Amino acid sequence: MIERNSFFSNLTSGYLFPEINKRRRAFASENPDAGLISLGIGNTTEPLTPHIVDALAAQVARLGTKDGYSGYGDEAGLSTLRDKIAEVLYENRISPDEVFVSDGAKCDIGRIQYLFGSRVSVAVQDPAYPVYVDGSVMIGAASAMISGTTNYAGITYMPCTRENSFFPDTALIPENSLVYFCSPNNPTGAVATREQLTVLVKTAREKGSIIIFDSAYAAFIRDPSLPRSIFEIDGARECAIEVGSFSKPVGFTGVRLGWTIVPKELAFADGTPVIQDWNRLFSTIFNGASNIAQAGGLASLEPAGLVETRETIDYYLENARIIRDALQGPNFGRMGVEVYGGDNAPYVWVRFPGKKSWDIFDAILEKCHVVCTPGAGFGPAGESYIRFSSFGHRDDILEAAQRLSRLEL
Ligand code: PL4
Repeated sequence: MIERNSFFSNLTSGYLFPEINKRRRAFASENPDAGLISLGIGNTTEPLTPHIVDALAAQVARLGTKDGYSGYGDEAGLSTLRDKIAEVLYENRISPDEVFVSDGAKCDIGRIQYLFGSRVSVAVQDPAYPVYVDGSVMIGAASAMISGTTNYAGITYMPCTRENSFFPDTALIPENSLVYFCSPNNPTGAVATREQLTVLVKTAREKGSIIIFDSAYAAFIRDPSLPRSIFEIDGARECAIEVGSFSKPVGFTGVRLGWTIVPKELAFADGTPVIQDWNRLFSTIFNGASNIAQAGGLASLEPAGLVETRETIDYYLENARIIRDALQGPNFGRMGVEVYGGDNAPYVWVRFPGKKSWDIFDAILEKCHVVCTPGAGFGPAGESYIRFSSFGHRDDILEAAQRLSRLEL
C-alpha cells in the first residue's frame, strides 16, 4: 500500500473551523429550539448587491450566446480585471501584469506554500489565521511538534498580545524566512500602522525574508491614516507578496474570487524573479478563476459597485460596534473583560482573564446560544481570548448582543 504523507501526521488536530461547525451542529441537534446564533466563522450573510448581480447575470447570459461564449481564459485572469485591480485598489502602485486573479486568498496561500517548498522557515503572528501554520505543516516546512507545547519546530511564533498592541517583535523574524502577516488582522482585529509596517519591511529586507501580506480585510479600514496594502510602504516591492480577496467586501465567499500581487523586483537567493516561478506554478496547477466571478469582481470595482460595497462593509462594521458595546457592560467590567478590534476590521477580539478559550466558547454556547471562535484555535497567544465575527443579519446581531450583555461566567 502507499505510505501516508508523513507531514499530515504532524498536524495537531482537525482544522479549527470544521471543529466549530461540528460543535455548533451537535448543540443545535440536542437543543433544536435554542435559536442558535453564529458569530463564529467569518462567513458573509448579506445578499449580493444589484450592480454586481446584474454583471454576474449578464455574463451568464453572454455565455449562452455563440458570440459571447468563452472557455478557458488566461490563467492570470481577465486583463480588464487585472487593470482595474491595479488602478482602483492599488492606485497603480503595482502594474497589471503583477496581478494574478484567483479563486480566493486561502487557495493562493496554499499555492504560495508550494512555491517555497518544504525547506523554508516560517514565521507567523500568534494568533493567526490557521491556514498559514497548517498549510506549512502539510508541505513539510514545519516538521514535528516541540514536545510539551502546541508549537511546531520550524515555525517561529511571534506573539501579538495586548502588551505589544498586537504587533509582533520583528526581531523574532528568522533570517531567510517566509513571514505571514495579516492586516487588518484575523483574529485580533488590529490594523498595523504605517510606522509598524515600515519596521516590518525594513526587518524583512535586512534578514532576506519575504512577507506574505494577507490583506483580505483591507476594505474594512475606515481610518485614512492606516495602510491598506504593504505596497504603500517603501521597499516592499523587494520583499513582499500580497494576497487579497473579494470574499468579505463583496460577499464572494461562495462565488470565489481573489488575487495575488507578485512584484517584479522580488527575487530568490539565486536572482530568479519570484514572479517567474509564480507564473509557471499558477499556469500549471490553476486554470483561471471563473469568468462569471470575474465579471462580478470587475463590476464591484466600477463606481456603482464601489458605492454598494462600501454600504455592505458599513453594515458589518455597525454590527461590530453593536457587539463591542454589548461586551462593555458592567458585568463584563466585573469580570475584567477587555475588548479589542472591530473598528477597522470585522472581528472583535475579547480577553477573559484567567479563563480558557474553549471553556468560554462552551459557556457562551450553553448560556447565550451564541457561537464564537475560541482564541486558542488561532495559536498559543490566543488563549483566554475569543473572537466574535460581525458577519450576520442585523436582527441576529441585536439578539446576540442582548443575550451576551446578560452573560455571567
Ligand atoms: C472559514 C485572513 C474566515 N472555510 O475566501 P478567501 O479564500 O478569499 O479568504 C479566506 C481568508 C483569507 N485570509 C484571511 C481570512 O480570515 C480568510 C477567511 N477566514 C474566518 O472565519 O477566519 C473564514 C474561515 C473558511 C476558511 O477556512 O478560510
